[in-house]
Amino acid sequence: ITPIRLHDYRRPAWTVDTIELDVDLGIDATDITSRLTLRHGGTQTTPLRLDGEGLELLAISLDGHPLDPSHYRHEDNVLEVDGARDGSVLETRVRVKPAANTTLEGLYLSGSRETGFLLTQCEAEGFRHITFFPDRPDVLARYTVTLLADRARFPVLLAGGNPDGTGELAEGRHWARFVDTHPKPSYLFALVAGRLENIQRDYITANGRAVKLVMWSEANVIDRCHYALDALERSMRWDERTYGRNYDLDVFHVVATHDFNMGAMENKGLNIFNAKYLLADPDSSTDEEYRAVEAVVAHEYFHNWTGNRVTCRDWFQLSLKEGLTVFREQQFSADMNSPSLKRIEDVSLLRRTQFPEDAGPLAHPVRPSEYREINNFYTATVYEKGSELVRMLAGRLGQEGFRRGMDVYFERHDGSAATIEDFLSALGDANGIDLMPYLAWYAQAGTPHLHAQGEYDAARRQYTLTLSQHTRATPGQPEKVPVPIPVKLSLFDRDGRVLPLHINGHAAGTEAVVVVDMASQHVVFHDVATEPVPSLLRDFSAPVVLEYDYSPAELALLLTNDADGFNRWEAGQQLAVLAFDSLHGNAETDACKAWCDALTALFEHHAIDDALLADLLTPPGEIEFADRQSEVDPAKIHAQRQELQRHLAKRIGAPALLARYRALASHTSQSLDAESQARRRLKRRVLELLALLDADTAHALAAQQYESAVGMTDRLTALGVLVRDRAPQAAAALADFRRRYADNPLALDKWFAVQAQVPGEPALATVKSLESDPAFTLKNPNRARAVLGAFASNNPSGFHRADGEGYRWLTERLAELDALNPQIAARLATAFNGWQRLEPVRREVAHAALGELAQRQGLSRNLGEIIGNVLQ
Ligand code: B3K
Ligand code: ZN
Repeated sequence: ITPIRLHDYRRPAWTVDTIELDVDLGIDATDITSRLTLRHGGTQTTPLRLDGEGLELLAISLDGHPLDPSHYRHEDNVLEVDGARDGSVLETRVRVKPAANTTLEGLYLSGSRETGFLLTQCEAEGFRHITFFPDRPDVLARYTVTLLADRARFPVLLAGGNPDGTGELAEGRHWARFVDTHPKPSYLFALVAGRLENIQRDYITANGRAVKLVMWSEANVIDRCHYALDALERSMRWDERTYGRNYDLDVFHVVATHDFNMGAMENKGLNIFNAKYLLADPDSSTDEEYRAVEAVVAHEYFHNWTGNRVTCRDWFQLSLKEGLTVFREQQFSADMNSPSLKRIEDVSLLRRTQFPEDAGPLAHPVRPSEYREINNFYTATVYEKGSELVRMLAGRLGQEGFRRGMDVYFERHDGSAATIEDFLSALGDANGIDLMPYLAWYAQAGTPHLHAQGEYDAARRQYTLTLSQHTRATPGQPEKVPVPIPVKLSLFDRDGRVLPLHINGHAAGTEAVVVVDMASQHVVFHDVATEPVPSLLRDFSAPVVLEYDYSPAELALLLTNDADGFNRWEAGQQLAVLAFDSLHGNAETDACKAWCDALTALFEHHAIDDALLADLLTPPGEIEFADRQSEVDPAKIHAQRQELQRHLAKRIGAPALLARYRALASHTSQSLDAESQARRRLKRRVLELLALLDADTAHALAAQQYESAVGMTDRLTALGVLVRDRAPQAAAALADFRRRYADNPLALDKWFAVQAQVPGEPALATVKSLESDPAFTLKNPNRARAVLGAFASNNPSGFHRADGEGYRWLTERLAELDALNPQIAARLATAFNGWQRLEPVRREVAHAALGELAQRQGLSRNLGEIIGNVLQ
């Protein structure tokens, strides 16, 4: 398959003004009649070509006349029609088979034939599985959708847009019509039909529109939608306040399904959610999951402006909506919760998912230049790195400047399809600044390494910081150019006091931003009384790897004194890395001692927030350690990281850990307020540390915590400790959990995942036994992820067995899954990213397993592209 290239973009020859869809719904067969009013763009006559895949064509007519087969051709997923003119109306009738559709793209069935419901997923190219259409985001049309169905089987009929009438038909059938007043691309089309319940609320927008907010789900879980409805209202108010953006239809529907390929989908007026990101209740959701629900609800809502009102010209521009919307969601979550905790969480995610992607064979720019299967490009790079790029731009412009820029962006591009250049121009023009140098960030793959070196001249009281950048070659991009890197910084004296800054003769307060946009440059600070300790890249001001040769004492100083919550955590992470690298055998090194001493002091002084303390007490994860090595042995990394934590636990001491655990456990409130959440977070960390020191005591406490837990956070923490340690109490807790949540698929997913993550050799046998559980199925993406994803992507020491059995098991499952759901198979296959950097024994067996998979006949385009790229 030849790749699609950004370079080859051409404006569409034909567009569509209006589309009328009549959808006659049935589980086995659904018939779709479509009437397109066509607009011909250029002066040259180009034949009309429409996308369509897996459609059975039942009828076709042009301007009211049925078409003779000699006047159209339907092959290779394209329908070519002769004789169309500007203003022509093309009518087609097609049949699709929802119940037979296991890809969860296009129109499909969620749940069982008897009780399930029908729904659609069109992004990126699913609309072509529903009807013939120029299925590309730069074709914006006005949609009128009429749904027709049996009333008893499909009492609820929903589509995007405003309701525009309902009625009865013969034989117990009924219809409902929806009109969307806003032109939209086909990927934002959606419908839902079936037996669903709802909760709703009236909402008045800041500019006075009365809107009905309605959350839909199957009856048994409707009580768990209230938190999401509250979160939706908070998001709407926030967007009004922060960006002056109001909602623009009379209804806003949100539907939950258990069968969904990703987190959620921002279809205009009819968001569809993976139940995992919509349902929440204390008995089955953890604190993290509550925050995730809030964030995803906000994310999809924010898309209404960044994505829907202003959409993408082509899929290469995906980050235009995704990076920007992730950024808006991060701002919102920071406002609703704690900004520094949110930043820590986001940077950890970036390092765990995006940095490895950017460092391996799957590396691609935030705006890729080519793809074979666009669904493979909904990546951490496009989303998370994309958000970091917007954050840099926002930082460059300041709060007011960024708002001014966003206003111009919306004003210029509302109702149309835009590009990354359009975005940079709007932000830049609104502020009289040329932001085009940032385009290099969008075009270039790979994480820049920023090298910093300080030199202090005591006689002249001068401190010179030399900053240089380097980005390693990535596939297809051997040469790299410098990018603008904003470095937010402060200087500290050796007592941990922040110093006033004098740069180029100007007093700059105590924090400044230096933009490094050349390969190497100097910054000179004047009037510096003593040799300072620099706090660099504060708040993670750019998505780079910082290299500065800190001593353990300097990092300990920042960890103890930096007022910036994020950089304080960051200093601890760097110190943990030094400690990790220095560990050999049981001897405590300087770095390890510095790390343990500083954290113990913070632990004992009760001076910082419990949640931040919990994060400080957590060293970087195994994946982050692996990302820094050239010959990765995941088993060794696991053991060494455990060892590092054991040193910390020892230094704090079992009595102190136990006392703190008891103090924290004496609060039993299940409230979601920040303080209660923070307590639970710290309690978990303390229990985990204690388990490294005095397993018997920790397991007894965990078993007790499991028994008495009133909420999922405490219950799952306890279960996790028992299962990971393979404690004697684990079996009983697992059996109880399995029984307790037999009818709750989301909670059951956690039961699968926690076991698939048991470290080391036993993991594979565990995973195999999970497969024979009657509740296991590859057909449900959440369940497949809970086993395959948890094992292959979140359990390095379990998956990367030296005998290669983990790899062989996964490739077998991927082949099986690929036949059902190529998108999920391709996503899970990214677990092989980084195999080239494994130590030789594992590298060889991984290569063999991948090679075998690549040889198989009939791999999907999705999986084929990932395996091909990973192998290169
Ligand atoms: N835009 C969707 C993702 C669609 C993925 C298509 N394979 C969800 C989101 O980012 O909000
Ligand atoms: Zn999104």
